[in-house]
Amino acid sequence: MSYKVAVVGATGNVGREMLQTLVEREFPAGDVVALASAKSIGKEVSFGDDDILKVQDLATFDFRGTDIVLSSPGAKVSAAFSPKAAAAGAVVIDNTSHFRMEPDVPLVVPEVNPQAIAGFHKRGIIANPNCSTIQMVVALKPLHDLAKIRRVVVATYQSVSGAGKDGMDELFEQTRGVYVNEPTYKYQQKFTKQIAFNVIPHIDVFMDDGFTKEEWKMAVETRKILDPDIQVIATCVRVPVFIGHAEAVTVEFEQPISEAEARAALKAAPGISVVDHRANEGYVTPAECAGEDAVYVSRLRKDPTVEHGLSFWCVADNLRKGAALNAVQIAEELVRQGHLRSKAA
Ligand code: 2RA
Repeated sequence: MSYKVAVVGATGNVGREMLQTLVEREFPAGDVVALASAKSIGKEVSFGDDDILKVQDLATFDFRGTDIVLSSPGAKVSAAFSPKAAAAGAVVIDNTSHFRMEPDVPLVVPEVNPQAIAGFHKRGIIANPNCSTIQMVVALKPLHDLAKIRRVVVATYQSVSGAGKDGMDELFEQTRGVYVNEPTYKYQQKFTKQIAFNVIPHIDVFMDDGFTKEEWKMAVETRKILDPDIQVIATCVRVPVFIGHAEAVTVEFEQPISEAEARAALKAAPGISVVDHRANEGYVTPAECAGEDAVYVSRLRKDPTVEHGLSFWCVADNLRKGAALNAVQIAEELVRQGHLRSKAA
């Protein structure tokens, strides 16, 4: 059986990665359509090494006959088009923040809560979590199963690709500008401060309580995906890295958990690669995780400041596991669980 798949936001960082991931994982797509806003109509995007897709207009596309929509435009665009696509009979896997916290929309990381997928029937929409949440909950899940997590303290080091192609261009231009003695403010649009040779403790908008929305997302999404009782406090920081988010995660548990038990559980868990040698090259950094599927866990150690605690470092490609790969894995899970009947069959 094969499926008709539409990729919305096909010219963006995540849209392109979604197309690539569909090919790499040999998703049974009989027909793939690339959609974007009017300004991109007629542009070409690669679909694997051999195929090129011409971008079609999202505004006029008829979603009838489409089985799956992988959607990664802006949140406002998704708010308008995802319900239309769902009403036309497609299952929408939406990468924006718009639907994530709606109670009748499942928020899914296949390694963590695949059973939640069944809830898509209510709205026809499944939300893909925020990139920084995805990699953290993949690593937390086996630990939570072992000793029940009470509280998580996390600091993120998020790459500029999380802010789209414009964010990557801004880092490139500012870095070049520094070397040729041009003022960096000439290229400052996406980020609130200079990003080249700097770090910025501000991702997404500020909220009334002093947290940023990115920090809020990490807390509420973790609770929705993993356990509503887990307390999460996050500090989210943009760093001058092109691809790959890193996180320093400290976890307090309800029950005893040894470092050895945690390490064994992480090693056995799906989607995780433990690289932790306590030597100069014995941990993973964003530069090594770009283009990879796994969530890498390194620097696992006991937190001696609480009764039952651990700290670790975790790194993942934010465009892949943090976005496109997770979305395609949800589509695979829909097929595996028997929720999809190809309209073409
Ligand atoms: C970022 N979390 O890194 C966003 C992308 N989803 O800015």
